[in-house]
Amino acid sequence: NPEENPGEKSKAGFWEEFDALQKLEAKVKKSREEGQRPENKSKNRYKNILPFNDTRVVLETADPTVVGSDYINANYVRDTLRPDNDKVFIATQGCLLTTVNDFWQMVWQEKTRVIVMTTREVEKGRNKCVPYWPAVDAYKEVGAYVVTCLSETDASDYKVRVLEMSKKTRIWHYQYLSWPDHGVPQEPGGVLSFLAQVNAKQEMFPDAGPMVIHCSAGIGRTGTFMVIDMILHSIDIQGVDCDIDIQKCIQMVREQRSGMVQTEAQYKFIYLAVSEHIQKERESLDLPPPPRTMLKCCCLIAFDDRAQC
Ligand code: PTR
Ligand code: PTR
Repeated sequence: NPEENPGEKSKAGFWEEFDALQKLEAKVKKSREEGQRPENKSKNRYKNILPFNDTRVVLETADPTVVGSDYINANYVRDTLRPDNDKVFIATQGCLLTTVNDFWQMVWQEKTRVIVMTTREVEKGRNKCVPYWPAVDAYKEVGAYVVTCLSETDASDYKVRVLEMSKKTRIWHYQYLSWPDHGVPQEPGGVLSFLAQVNAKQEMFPDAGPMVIHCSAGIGRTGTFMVIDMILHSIDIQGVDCDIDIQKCIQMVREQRSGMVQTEAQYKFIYLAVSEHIQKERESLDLPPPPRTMLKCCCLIAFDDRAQC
């Protein structure tokens, strides 16, 4: 009985919801043809993580005589549940040496001004993403472009680099460093304030293209950051009492890039982050704590008892 034992309910609830998502995902049959081409094999960091064709980013500088030259392992992702939300993201894998030039071509053609990197370059001795940017005051030739690093600043959980492409366009690179290897952060405060910083920068450029978010495979942490951001954005538009369906949001995002939000722990972390944001918003508006029924499922039950979350 969930009323008698909310902790148990929350555990089963998270597991059941995530398991239902995994089963739904297994049924999605969409083409990944471009990523599967032999010509593109060396451009995929993980052979089991390939982009859907219909939402993939197509490189505009492709050479029509070179098969696969318009390919990068990246997808556009938007909140299709909310037509009033026109924010578009690009989710992509961590660069390989073979994809650095393609990555910068994508940033240029998409008019991206903010890049969010949610991984370290190396974790547990394994390469997660090659450094595709130069050191401070240095430059790097990346295909048709030159990227310069104008500055690098340390914040508590992240680094901010100001990069410049071809002496014209400044790009802000936010690298989150406090995501534990193979885990999730203990508490969501660091991720929430990081997202606030990143969004404040993006909003300074009303004509900017999609924010690019990547980790190593571009699904686990990238999906987690993106879903939290989408839900917080919904709350901003609709107010703190709006209906929120985290499970449905993940399902919608997974229709655009498969595997987004990779583990049950990441799923729970999204609940925790959204709960914390709602609580803070309500406090700032002098509202009482949220009603238990407001978020679908177990989020707020777990929220009453952090140890269970
Ligand atoms: N089979 C995976 C691998 O070794 O590539 C195992 C794995 C899964 C590794 C998740 C890392 C993972 O996530 P993260 O990069 O977030 O630690
Ligand atoms: N082969 C790995 C696996 O299937 O687990 C690929 C993988 C690696 C998937 C890392 C996810 C990973 O995490 P993230 O998307 O956070 O980099």
